[in-house]
Amino acid sequence: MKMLLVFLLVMMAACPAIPQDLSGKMFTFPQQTNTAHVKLTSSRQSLGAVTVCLRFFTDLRREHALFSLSTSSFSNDFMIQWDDKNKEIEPHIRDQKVEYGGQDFKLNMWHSVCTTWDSSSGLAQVWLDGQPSVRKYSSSGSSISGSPIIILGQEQDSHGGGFDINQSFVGMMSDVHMWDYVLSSCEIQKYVDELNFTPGNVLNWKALDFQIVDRVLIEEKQSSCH
Ligand SMILES: *[C@@H]1O[C@H](CO)[C@@H](O)[C@H](O)[C@H]1NC(C)=O
Ligand SMILES: [Ca+2]
Repeated sequence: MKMLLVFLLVMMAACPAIPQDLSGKMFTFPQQTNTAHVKLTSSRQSLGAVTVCLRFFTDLRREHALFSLSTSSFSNDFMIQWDDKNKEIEPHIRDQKVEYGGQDFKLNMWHSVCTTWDSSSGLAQVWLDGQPSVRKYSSSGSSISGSPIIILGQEQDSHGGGFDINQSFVGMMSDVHMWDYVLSSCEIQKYVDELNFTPGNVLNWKALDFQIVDRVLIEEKQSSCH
């Protein structure tokens, strides 16, 4: 009996979740906690270039993480946060912080943010609501590699943990995609305008493999009536 239980637990751990099509839906993070998050799963082990795009809606007036990817080498291997004090979007890539100032955005409405990085040039760029930032150097010469843990709603200070309630995300998030290359400005424009674009080949909102921990809800994305 005990052996059977162990066997079942091992089977459950080994079986990947069935990816879900979240088109027209959003994750709602309804309260400030240091636990609630969504863990996204990708089988990719190595990334020499990255684009992450997502939409968010919040009324937070403090620092918060929008996307947190850690590896066993770097807790901020690809992390995007909003620094409210300095009004900056700050990608952290391979633990190197890049600051993009003058990026203030209105609270209580949807925004899109796309972040690109390429390990050969080391250049990163942020597109907030389709507006490109300066292209800045962050880190070059090595790929993001080794068992990534990708989390929405919390910021990882260690591989898979070290959450801080004061960096948690409260609000809604949708259309999360990740690619293993730098999207062209035209592809980014298509994403921003919600036209047909090539879905992420690392994370795809239309076939998302994820696990919800604590209070995060999947809801219909509210849009205005026509
Ligand atoms: C979070 O911020 C509040 C208000 O600034 C502070 O009182 C509290 O100690 C902080 N909590 C942690 C875990 O840092
Ligand atoms: Ca932190």
